[in-house]
Amino acid sequence: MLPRAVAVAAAALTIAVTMAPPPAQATDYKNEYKVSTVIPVPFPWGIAAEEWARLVAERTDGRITMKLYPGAQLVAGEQTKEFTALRRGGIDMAVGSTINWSPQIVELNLFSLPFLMPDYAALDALTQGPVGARLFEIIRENGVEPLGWAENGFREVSNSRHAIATPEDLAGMKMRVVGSPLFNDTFTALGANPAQMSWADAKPALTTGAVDGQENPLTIFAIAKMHEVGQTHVTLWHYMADPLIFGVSHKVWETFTPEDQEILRQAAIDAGAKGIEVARAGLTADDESLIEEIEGQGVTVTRLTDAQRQMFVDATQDVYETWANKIGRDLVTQAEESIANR
Ligand code: X2X
Repeated sequence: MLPRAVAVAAAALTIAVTMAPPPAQATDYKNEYKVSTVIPVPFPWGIAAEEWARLVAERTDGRITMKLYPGAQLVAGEQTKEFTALRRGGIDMAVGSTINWSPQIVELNLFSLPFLMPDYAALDALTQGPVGARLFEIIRENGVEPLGWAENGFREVSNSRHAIATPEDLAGMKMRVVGSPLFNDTFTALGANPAQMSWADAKPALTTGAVDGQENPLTIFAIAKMHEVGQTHVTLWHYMADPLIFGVSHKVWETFTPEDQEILRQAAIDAGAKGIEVARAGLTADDESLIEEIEGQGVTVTRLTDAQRQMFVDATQDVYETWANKIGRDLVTQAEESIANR
């Protein structure tokens, strides 16, 4: 006979187990979860996504298998439709740029406000502070579980014609821009002639000369060998940076056990740290080796004086104000304060 206290506890446990809703079973999992990215390894973006998949496979003993689908191929290359597909469950998971998700989540245009973030500390003050937390809430309210941040990087402008040191140098230049309307407004305000196109169409357009220039982080400039398609002038204007967000569709998120959800989240945080490290390598004050490598390829790299930079700030002031209203004044003010106190 069991002692009475033990018998009572055992009975209570039986009742609790019987009455609890059936827990998510790892056996219900898909054989493979599709992870969307725009670019693959060896870009920092692809490295972050691969590391996430690797860590999750390792830490779940293979219960969760993630496969990368770069080139935004799950949305036929239309990278600005990635968030919609993710929300609807057509894509299980993604490591997505704030730019590409901003057509659906207007607040993500924050990072594209011209000249809001002067340096990496400013970017970190946003992603790691109350602004980042608020943005994650908004994403969550829209059907996607955000798990962590990685980084595409500060987007520098390049072109095939001449050095850009003032807005006048951009006059009439045909520029490939990404898919948020904010970029059209910024380049129009600077006197350029912007053309929106996907990443898939960008390199052919640069190669044929259909456009004169583009803007992207220098890791992309170097790895995509843009100097080989005539992009011989780069200006380090640091006008904006796009962080990357690890996200899981709520359609699949809810099928994971709490333990596996936690593994997915921690793995995204760890993979994000690695992704940010590689995104910044060679692009910091104490290590400019990537900039030097690009100069070594015959590319003219222009650094702006404070007065030159101010001319770009002034020329885009109206764009900043217009988009601050669309994003939401409170969020923009909170971002400005986080940056001022960084
Ligand atoms: O399309 C681009 O320029 C890229 C690859 O940087 C993004 O997806 C935002």
